[in-house]
Amino acid sequence: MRKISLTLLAGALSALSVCANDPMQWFQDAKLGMFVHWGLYSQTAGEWKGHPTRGGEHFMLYERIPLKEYALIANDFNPTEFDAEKWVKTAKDAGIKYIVYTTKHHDGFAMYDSKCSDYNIVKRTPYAKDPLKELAEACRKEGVKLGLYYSLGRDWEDPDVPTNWPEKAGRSNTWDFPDEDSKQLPRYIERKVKPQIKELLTNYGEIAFMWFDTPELVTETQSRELRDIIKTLQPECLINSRIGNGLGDYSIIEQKLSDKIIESPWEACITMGKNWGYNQFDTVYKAPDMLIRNLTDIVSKGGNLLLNVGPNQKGCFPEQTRPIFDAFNKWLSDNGEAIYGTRPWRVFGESVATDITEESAQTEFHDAVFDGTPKNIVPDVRYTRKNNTIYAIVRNVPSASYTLSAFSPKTDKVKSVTLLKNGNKADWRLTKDGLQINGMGSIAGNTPIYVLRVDLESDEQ
Ligand code: H79
Repeated sequence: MRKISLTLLAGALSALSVCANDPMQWFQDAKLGMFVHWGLYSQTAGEWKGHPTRGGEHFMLYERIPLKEYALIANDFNPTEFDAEKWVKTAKDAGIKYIVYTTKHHDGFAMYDSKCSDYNIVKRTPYAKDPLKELAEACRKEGVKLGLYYSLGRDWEDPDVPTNWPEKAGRSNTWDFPDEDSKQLPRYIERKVKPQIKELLTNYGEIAFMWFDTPELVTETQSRELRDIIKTLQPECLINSRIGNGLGDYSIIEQKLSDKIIESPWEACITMGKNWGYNQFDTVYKAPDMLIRNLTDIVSKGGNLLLNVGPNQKGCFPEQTRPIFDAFNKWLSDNGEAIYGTRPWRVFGESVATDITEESAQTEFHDAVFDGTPKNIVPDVRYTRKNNTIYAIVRNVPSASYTLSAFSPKTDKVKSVTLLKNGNKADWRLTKDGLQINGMGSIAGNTPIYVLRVDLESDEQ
């Protein structure tokens, strides 16, 4: 008898510890990551031979730059101000829990010390050092997790990478390697991808995520083989859906918001400016409040925000990122409890009656992308939940009194409603229409996005 209960106890304890260390749980609790796009395109910064280029970090493709010429950019790339510790501290201060670094973008240039391809930052640039080594160390020191971006189905340096989108050879290097029919994807996978993935998962300590991009023509067998390599080397490493063929651990939405709660793990990657890589003509970045709105929207629907930064030629974050990092720092210091470790509630949110007409999430997002300033802001609420606590994230609601109709007097026994950032009590009552909030103006001041903490009596969700 005694033996059985001890066994049971041991079993329960190990279940608990598995749960606490579950990387997927960690990912879903973390909510906010920083994407870093850094490569040879950061050196040219949107300009080639005195002319602005099309295609941002894709300009090699858009301008059909011969590989031999493109490779010369490396001769000038000397990011002497790169300071991994500074990158990681900036991110950490802003409430960011993980960083995803571009080890190889579509141009095929490795931004780390690769032994299996000379086309890399150590071999080809005057900098001649491995920034990933320093970044991995800084991440470990600061307790920020590290993920690695790797462009899978496109590589404009390798002769064996066919593509078929938006038409045959649509994303291939056809100017250096015109014979699309002779391209053998397996040769590229064996020669470059597998050896590089092995290096990345062997030489840099714990890698929390492998973030693939654009699987293109990668087959199910190839995706599976890559997955096996990764999970063999680092069983805890999560893989995003762009490993292809439905074999990822979490899905990706790029430059968009979701219009609904998604139950399975997901992440939205979003730029601060227009481009992913540094671009000197990309000067107007999104308003910090808009990006905080994006974060709250994403979290209310069960996702993470991977917010992108494009460091410049010298290795510094553009100055326009400063107000954004500062705003995240401030807002998350006050309101992080409503974000980290939460899950969606029964609805993601609701709009709050005013005389401004509702716009779709898409429109709101694109206004932010192309104009830089928030407009058509809809006063609304986003909800998150932790146990018996519901967080109502009140966004740009001009009125001091309003009703949150997602609450019902029949099912929700409200114990208290407080302003999260200082614990001040709100004036509230449950009516047949929902949770009525009165006179918030004087309590919340003119903070555009504030959080009400609503404690419920029992776990009825
Ligand atoms: O790495 C980032 C992008 O470079 C990559 N995925 C993210 C994470 C990506 N590859 N393809 N696409 C995105 C889709 C194509 C986007 C485009 Fe464009 C929009 C091509 C032309 C307009 C991006 C923006 C490239 C040029 C401008």
